[in-house]
Amino acid sequence: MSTRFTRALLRLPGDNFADGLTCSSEGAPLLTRALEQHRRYALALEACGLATTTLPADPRYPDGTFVEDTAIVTARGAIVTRPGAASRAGEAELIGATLATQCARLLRIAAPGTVDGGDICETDSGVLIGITARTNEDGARQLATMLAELGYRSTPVDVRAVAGLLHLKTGISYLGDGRLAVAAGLPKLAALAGYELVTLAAEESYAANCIRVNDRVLVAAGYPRFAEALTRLGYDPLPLDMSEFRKMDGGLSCLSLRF
Ligand code: CIR
Repeated sequence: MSTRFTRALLRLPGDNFADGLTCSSEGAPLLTRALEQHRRYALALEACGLATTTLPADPRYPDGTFVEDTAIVTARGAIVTRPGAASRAGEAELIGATLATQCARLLRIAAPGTVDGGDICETDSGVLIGITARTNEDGARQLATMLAELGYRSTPVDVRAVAGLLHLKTGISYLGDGRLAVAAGLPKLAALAGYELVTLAAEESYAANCIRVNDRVLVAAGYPRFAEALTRLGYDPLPLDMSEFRKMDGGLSCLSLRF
């Protein structure tokens, strides 16, 4: 994969983490366990060679630890999003202030557009922009224009009809080497033609949200068939317990901005 990451931004889950948005019926997350899982996640990124910055929780935003949704950070500039959930709208301004000190160029999605970073999947041949309940068509169009300005090609992928898919990356992840990990229930999508698809077993769908970070693939622990498939393909999976974030509909990618 061409992108080698050197830095990551994270935000700690706060005392009111359990008050965030969720459709899960797995019960309330335990903060102490979430903090430990978050710590191990940061250590895993560091083991992949990234310098991590962990921002403090902001009590106004219980979902703030899912920092990926607030920006798209590329080697040529960053785009501050406009999250699609009303309770998360202010998170973008918060991350904008931090990114302004780290990125050469900062662009911003404007109303009525909404974009969640979880809908944005960067690959070696372009950027897939998921259109979902969180990322609307206007937001996707604005983002495509901004990415073009930065020199990136992008393709919209409308997944609004796919049940149970919060974000595009809930169901697909780029593994590098022209390969996508894909959840079993995802319909055949024209935008994915041209990629080699590694389809997960139905009972392991949650693990479709994984992240290629330099020489490793961070995967949710507890999904052995997918981990074995990755190993067979020559990847080096690094399993991480995600139980408390899963309870809040979060996956591995949402917990950091990598650049
Ligand atoms: C939300 O519903 O916005 C959060 N509870 C979970 C966000 C997960 N983000 C992501 O997958 N990129």
